[in-house]
Amino acid sequence: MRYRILLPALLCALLLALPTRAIGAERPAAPNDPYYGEQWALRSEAANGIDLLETWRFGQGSGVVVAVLDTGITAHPEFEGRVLSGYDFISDALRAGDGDGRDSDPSDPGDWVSAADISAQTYGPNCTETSDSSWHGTHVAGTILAAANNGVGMSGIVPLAQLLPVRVIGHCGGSVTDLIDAMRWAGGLTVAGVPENPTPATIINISLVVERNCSGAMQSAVDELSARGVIIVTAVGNETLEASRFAPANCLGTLTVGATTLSGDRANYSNYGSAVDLSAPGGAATRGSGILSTYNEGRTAPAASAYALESGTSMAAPHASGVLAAILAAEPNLPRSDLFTLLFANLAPFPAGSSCAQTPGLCGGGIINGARLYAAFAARTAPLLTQVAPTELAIGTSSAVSATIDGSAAVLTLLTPTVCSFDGASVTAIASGSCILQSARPGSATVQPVDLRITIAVPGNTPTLSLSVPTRLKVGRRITPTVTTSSDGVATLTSRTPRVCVFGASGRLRAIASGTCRVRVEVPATAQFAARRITVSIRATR
Ligand SMILES: [Ca+2]
Ligand SMILES: [Ca+2]
Repeated sequence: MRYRILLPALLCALLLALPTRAIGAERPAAPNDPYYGEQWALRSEAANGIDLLETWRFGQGSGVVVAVLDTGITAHPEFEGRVLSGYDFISDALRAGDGDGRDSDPSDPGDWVSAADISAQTYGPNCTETSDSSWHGTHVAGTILAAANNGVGMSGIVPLAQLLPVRVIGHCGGSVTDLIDAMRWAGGLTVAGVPENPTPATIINISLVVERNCSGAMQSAVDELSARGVIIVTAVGNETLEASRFAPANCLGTLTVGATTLSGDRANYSNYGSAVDLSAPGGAATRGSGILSTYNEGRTAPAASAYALESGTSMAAPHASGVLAAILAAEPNLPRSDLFTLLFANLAPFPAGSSCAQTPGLCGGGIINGARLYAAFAARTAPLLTQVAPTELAIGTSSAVSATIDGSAAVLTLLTPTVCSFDGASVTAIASGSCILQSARPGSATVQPVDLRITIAVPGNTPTLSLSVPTRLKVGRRITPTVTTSSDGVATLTSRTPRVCVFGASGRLRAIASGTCRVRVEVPATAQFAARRITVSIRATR
């Protein structure tokens, strides 16, 4: 079975000239990239976009790896410094067009099909349409992670994320076996004959479909990747058919994305039905309503970098991948079940009167929207912590400690075993300092952005401290003062009146003039005892 690339419904390869660098007036929130204004898909819910600026409240994807399984990648200033070592999984050297089968170079040499290729059946009898190179992988990647605020071109959704380019589609399509191996490798699973992926992706974007059932091998790949926390985002296809007919969208556990237009309605090409989880902007093939992203000027082999408008569910899927990448960069340990629960509960409804609104289940649960998701996450990540704990606890004493988060019993973990011990129900103070317990929701490894710690002060015990000296001392006489203390700290003695009395090297006190000799005795704080000092007066006389 051969894969067909998800060609845009009507490829609108409008090449846009690189602009001169924008100067000045950068709004504090919106990026300065000159084509940002044309990226309607990044606008707010009112404009049926994903709301980029609200999505950025999660951050810009720093630290997250997004794999794009596609035609490969071309050099583009918008990706500079953020392209990881991907892989070329195309086994068929002829389709790959780079002279060999699988190799470690995921660059896209072009996937054009010439009239001569068709008459010679270079790519088999089923390859019957001529086309220029699609630069499909480059376009998909740009939507996800093109550089922002670099004064050039467009803005991606997660401009700090890293791209793992994986090549699965060459001239006139690709193979399902290559796609499955590429999925496994991209997410960190082992693939025979291929070196281990040193930078596995958290999100795998697949803007490709093939009309067939989800095979056992493909479902296994999805299951194993899901178990590792990898999110597989797939386009649902552009055939205006039931999405359930197309893999990998019909594999259980993939996040499937249909396409909406500028008006928030289903794009007329988008597949539909119960296999569609949600929609995202995919655009229509008319000027002003397409999806602007990174591209290449070459008609066959790659040439200069460029930008182009395209439309399709291929363009919708990376919008979802980008928003999810922003969230997972902010909360890498978020349980995926929590992520999906929040995602599906916080989609933007389809506009009233649209076909998607009129026929529930046609286009998934709604349009992915960063503003709604951020609001939901912000509400979730401000949990109410109630605690039963003393504010202060004396060394050697115990007290019951418990906490609830949003009404549910919290799991408490002791962070300071040198200061206190914790048996699951009560804390016993061992030494002075801060006794700290971390509280967390049961069963959640989620990083909490708010402080959910319980802090109990453990003061040191107050030591006894006295100094044994006579009340009077003749000038010229020496004595050896005796310190008595319960502290385990080392006492120091100093004269506060050096004109009257001084300590010699031997530690003996000598009166040198008549008057009041004041001696300070100090013990420092220790694990068990607080610091303490006293001052004792001695009358020095001739
Ligand atoms: Ca190759
Ligand atoms: Ca840019």
